[in-house]
Amino acid sequence: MEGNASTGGGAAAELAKSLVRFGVSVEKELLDAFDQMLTRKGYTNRSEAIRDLMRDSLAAFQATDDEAAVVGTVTLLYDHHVPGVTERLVKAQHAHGSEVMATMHSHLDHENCLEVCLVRGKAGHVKDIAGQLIGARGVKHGQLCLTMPDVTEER
Ligand code: NI
Repeated sequence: MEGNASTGGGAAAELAKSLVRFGVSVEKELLDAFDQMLTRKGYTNRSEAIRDLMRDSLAAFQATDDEAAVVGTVTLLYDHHVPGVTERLVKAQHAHGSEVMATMHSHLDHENCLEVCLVRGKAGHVKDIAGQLIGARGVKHGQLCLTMPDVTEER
C-alpha cells in the first residue's frame, strides 16, 4: 500500500495509472469451469473475480502472521439448552472485551442460537479467542473469518 494519497488529478486517472494487465496461460477446461462458476456466482467480469481471489489469498496469507492486525467475525451455532453454554460464551467475550467489539444474536428456533461476534486485534490473539468460543462446550459449529482493512483497496 502506498501512503502518499493523491489529492488531485482525479480518481479515474489515478486508477488508470495503477492498473496492470497481465496474461495467464490456463487449460481451456479449467477456464470454462471457472467461467461457469463466475456466472453462477453473479460475476459479470472475470478480472473482478480474479482480484477477489487474489485478495482472499493475500488475506489468508497475512493472517498466518500472528502479529498482523486483523478484523473478523466468529460465527457460532449452539443449543442454548446445553447447561452453561450461554454463560460460558458471555464470560469468554467479557474476558476479551478489547477484542470482541460487538455480538449479534438470533434465536433461530426453539433450540438453536446463531451468534456472530465482531473481533479485532493481533491475528494470533484473535485466533485464540475464536478457538475458545468455538471450542466451548455446547457450541455445535463455529467458524472464524478474518480480513484486514489494508489487504488491498477496492477499485
Ligand atoms: Ni438464542
